[in-house]
Amino acid sequence: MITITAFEKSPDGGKGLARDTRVRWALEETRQPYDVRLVSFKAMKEPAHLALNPFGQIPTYEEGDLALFETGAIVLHIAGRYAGLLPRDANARARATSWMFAALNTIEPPILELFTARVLEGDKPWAADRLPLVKDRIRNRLVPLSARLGEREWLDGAFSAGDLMMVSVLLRLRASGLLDEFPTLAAYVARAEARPAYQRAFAAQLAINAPPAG
Ligand code: GTB
Repeated sequence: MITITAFEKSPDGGKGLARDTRVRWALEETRQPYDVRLVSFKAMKEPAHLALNPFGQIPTYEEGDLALFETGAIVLHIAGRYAGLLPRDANARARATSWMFAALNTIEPPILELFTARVLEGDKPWAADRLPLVKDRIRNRLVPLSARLGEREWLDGAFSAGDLMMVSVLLRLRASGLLDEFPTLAAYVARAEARPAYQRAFAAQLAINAPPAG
């Protein structure tokens, strides 16, 4: 049985932006049942969790005697072991992996900077000057991404772990309005969100983070 960890209570209140959603989504796409162990911020920094993730973060992944951390590695493992997220053709698999890394190493860094600039450093005297610079750095990445996607449904053939990761990263932009500047990408994200596997993953995290009243 697979067990992942997630926030006991996500700071996003159920928007699905914490990284366990990416792992849940991968498990749903590959139809793998899984358990979730919820951890508090305090428990994340205690030895039991640090043994799974030395940085004291979620998500982690346990399957038999295998324990993994880092969402990219976890999703790649799931995609490699179970059918549904990577093509059979070796070259196409490698290209899908390129898109995973592009999402995490090329697109996500400036998006994380935006979070830092707005939330963590929003009260600094230079915050207002910095924000437009960070937004432009994001646009500089979205322009070529949008051009490459063009009329395609997914980045390279069938939906893959590359799309899962790219969409997960782009979702963090929605609140900023930047995604709406790129209708091609906004439609791509909406297509992915409509996938039943994403819907199940989103609902599962929502049930924990924003349970229905009463
Ligand atoms: N590189 C690691 C990975 O990809 O697995 C990064 C993991 C990570 O950042 N985990 C975060 C965490 O455990 C949760 S997802 N943070 C607690 C800590 O470091 O003490 C990041 C996240 C947090 C909150 C929101 N949000 O509220 O919208 C979104 C994303």
